[in-house]
Amino acid sequence: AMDESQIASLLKSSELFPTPQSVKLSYGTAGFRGDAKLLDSTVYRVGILSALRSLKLGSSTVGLMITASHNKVSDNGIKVADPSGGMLSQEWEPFADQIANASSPRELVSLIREFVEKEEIAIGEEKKNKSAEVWLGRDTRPSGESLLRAAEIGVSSILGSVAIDKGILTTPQLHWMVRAKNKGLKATENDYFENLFTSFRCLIDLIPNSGKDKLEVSKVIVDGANGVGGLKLEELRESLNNLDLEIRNTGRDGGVLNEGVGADFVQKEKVVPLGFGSKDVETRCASFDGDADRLVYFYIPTESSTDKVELLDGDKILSLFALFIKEQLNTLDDDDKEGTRSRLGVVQTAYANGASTDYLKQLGLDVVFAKTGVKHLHEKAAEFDIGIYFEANGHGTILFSETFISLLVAKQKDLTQGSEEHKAVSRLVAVSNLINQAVGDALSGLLLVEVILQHMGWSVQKWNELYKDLPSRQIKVEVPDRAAVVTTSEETEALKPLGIQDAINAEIKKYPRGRAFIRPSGTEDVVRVYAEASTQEAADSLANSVAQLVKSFLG
Ligand code: G16
Repeated sequence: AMDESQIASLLKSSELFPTPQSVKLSYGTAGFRGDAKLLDSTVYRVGILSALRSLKLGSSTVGLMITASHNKVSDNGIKVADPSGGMLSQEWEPFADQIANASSPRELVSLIREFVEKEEIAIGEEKKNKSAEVWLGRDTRPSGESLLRAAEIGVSSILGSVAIDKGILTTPQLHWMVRAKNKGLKATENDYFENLFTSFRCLIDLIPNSGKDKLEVSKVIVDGANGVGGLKLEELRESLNNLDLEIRNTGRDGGVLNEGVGADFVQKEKVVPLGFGSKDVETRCASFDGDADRLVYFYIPTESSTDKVELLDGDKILSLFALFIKEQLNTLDDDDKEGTRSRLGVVQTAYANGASTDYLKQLGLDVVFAKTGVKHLHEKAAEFDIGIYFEANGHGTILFSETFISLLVAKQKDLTQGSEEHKAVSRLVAVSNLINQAVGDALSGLLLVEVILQHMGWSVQKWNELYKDLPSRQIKVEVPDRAAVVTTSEETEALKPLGIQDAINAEIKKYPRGRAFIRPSGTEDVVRVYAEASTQEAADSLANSVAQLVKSFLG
């Protein structure tokens, strides 16, 4: 329970942050998001929540990230990293919604009081010398600094709690640091960088080519979305050999965050981002999003007279990773006398291109589907020995179970140095270190793609040929109330408004290989429409008709 001094502290600080009128807030796909000017009270309250989360979990460190990722620059947002480094446990989301929407300090305090009792969280006098610890990070948005102060006040209003400002970071850096800290490992930003380049170098050294020195490393150009990712990649580049890297859209040259640049723009529009053009024809290019938790690749084809790009999205990155890991596992399985055959699985969402799913199944992989939002994919990927998850938008990573890692490390000790099996095991161990185990990470994803391409001796064009995407189209539709759309758990069918799914089905029937669905966005105030068909014209037309249906049912 909370004592008088704790209650007084909460009442006093919450007076500083009145809730804006008539905004209904929801924790959504990836935390709270919206116009930065309306977020002070929300961020302050999530500060309180994160301190309580830390106390609930034995004073483990919790992370708080101030970012609105792919959203426009005037938006901002906040999300919580659990002590594992993953997303806040979904069990706490209803409490987050409740306190964010509490209309007065009294209501807020009474909600907190009830929750603290229900969850049996010891605070104030009772907790003796144990206190909460929250690490805060923010992206480069101009509103970030003052929102971070609001979060700090929220954290400190739970008596004895400590808020530590880690400054400007990518979202995945903060998740990684929180995870490392709670595992008792070195957890500074420098440790993050060191981990990346050590495991990257290890994978480079394992490339099967005796004449490695002669191996020509072609250039990759990275679009930093005018956000934090390009800046951090510049820092990392200092320590990277074996990578010819050019970074554009770092935000230093006056470009606006996510505007005509970045992974969300390139993936949704399939056009060249600002700062790229005919001089880059056929060159391997990559785009990060605003907080560098998403990665897509693209190139400008020779014959292109328009600004269209060939996109290599999250599905294609997933396929490349799956292929590489499977190759290593096959090498091991040949040698598998003790029956340690592993289970490799992949997780996608309804947005996955149908051709990618076919390809992954052909590889003999277990393909599982989850709802949009990394929190959902992550959960399912964690059920495998090695689980690879990716959203088509470029958000994803590879998870290795603790048991499987121990097994690999033991095998690495047993096997003869220099044998093919030893190399395969060492590659898997290095991948597990390189790739962010907490959350999707554009920096580590980029390094893994680059080293795999070198390993295979592939160009971006060759990689693109793994399979051919079915033409697809995505549209955002603004409606008065996006919550009027309710979908099934896999988001492939709309249950509400009544009748809309039948109407969508009737449209789909008109197109060979047609597929389409609608869902309310959890990060923007729109309904999203996705359509796929055998030609681009058909996909566009299907998407447009479905968008019309959304307007007429909800408009
Ligand atoms: C966030 C989530 C992603 C999700 C995306 C779009 O990305 O982390 O999992 O795919 O939003 O979600 P929705 O369609 O619900 O708007 P980010 O990069 O913005 O954090």
